[in-house]
Amino acid sequence: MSRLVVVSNRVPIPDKTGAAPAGGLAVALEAALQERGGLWLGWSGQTSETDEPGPLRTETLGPITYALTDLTRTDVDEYYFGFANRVLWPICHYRLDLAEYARREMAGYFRVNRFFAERLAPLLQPDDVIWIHDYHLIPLAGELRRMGFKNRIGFFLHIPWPPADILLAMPVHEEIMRSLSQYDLVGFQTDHDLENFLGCLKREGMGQALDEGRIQTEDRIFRGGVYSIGIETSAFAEFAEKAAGNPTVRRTKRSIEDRKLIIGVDRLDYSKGLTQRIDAFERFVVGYPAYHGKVTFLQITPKSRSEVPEYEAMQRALAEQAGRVNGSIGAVDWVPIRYINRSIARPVLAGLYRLARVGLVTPLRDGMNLVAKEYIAAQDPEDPGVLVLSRFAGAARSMKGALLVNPYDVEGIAHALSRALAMPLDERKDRWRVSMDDLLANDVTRWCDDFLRDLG
Ligand code: GDG
Repeated sequence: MSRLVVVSNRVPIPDKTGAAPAGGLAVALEAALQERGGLWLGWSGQTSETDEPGPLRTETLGPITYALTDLTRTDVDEYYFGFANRVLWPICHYRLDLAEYARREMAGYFRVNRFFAERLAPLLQPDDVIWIHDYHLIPLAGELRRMGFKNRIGFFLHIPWPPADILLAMPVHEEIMRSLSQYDLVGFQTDHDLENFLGCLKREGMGQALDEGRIQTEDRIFRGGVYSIGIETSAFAEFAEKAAGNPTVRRTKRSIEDRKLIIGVDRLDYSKGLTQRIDAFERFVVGYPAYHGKVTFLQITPKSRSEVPEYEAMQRALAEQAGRVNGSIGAVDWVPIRYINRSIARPVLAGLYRLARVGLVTPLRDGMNLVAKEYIAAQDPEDPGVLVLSRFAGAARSMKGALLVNPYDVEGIAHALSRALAMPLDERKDRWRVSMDDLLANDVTRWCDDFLRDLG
């Protein structure tokens, strides 16, 4: 079996304290790397003090070598905070209005990808299979090809791919699409994303779909496929059952008394529909007064990308909104929204999912959304809660037991909340079973195996 080389923007080196298990993606990729032996390269998250990024640092743990590089301040500003997060992220989430193009940042994005290729090149062996992850690194295969590498190279896009009318507004869209054609296999989260990608190629006269997932472009034939990412379903279910005994979870349970808990968990990001969600919760309490004082909405929202101005502004706006809603609908003995603006430990998170009667997941656009899947896996099979899920999350394509909502329709979400909270036990169990069976059959190991099988 060929060695596996994974490249992603950040590298989750296993936590030696063993305190918090890493997320599903890290676990699945690590398992594949363990099996085949492997290398995982990416940015250390550190910014070098000088104009030089410094040497590559490697650390070998068993059969896996982790290779980390620092980046310069300019690199981070242009590649990461610049083009990746102020152009590609909003464009791929259908937010033309938030995309800010700067030629310098676009050039920086391609330059840093070349730099990653240069760091990787001396470590590569001829039969290595290379798997590159996400929008930060789209040009990487093209750079490696230019350097003469003929290895199998696959790419997985964790976020959505937009329709042509949106993508074409991005000045370097042709270069980005051409970069993707340098891979042997390009994986998307849903059939929708793959269709959009093919639509973009067609619209620009750059390529067309052949049979069996093959795609013909000017100079190459490569494959496109759908590989919906999952979680470690069984492990997470067990983890959540144990987490019910966690002291913080038990304290939270006591503190909500006999109220029903609605939970939301999202990185602070405009794609997650948080403003509309808080509006919808307010509308629900006002529109269904029987629930006044009877529900608690816990929204856990760790900060992310605070150096991007839109994120910083949103952080302030959301805190203000949650405070305003609490002030207007709360009572002296009832705080309707508990808004937490930092990351909480994974065992606590799992226990809180299990405690919640409703998982409220309403992104405006999301590649997959693992929170929706974790919420289902964490439920008590004898008394499961209900998932209220945005139809615009990739997860909506497979979670057939969820109550699907339009995340822009605050009254629709309010109504779904009332339905979820009033749902009889039998219907809750039936709906949960349908989603859970899908999660068991399509877990993260399957995702990883399917992709690597097709790439191989
Ligand atoms: C991208 C795509 C796609 C969140 N808060 C805490 C915490 N989390 C964990 C969740 C979950 C993960 O972070 C978030 O994953 P999502 O899938 O929901 O969203 P993105 O971060 O936007 O991920 C997405 C994903 O990539 C994978 O392909 O599904 O569409 O946007 O695992 O549990 N974990 C802890 N504390 C928190 O406060 N410990």
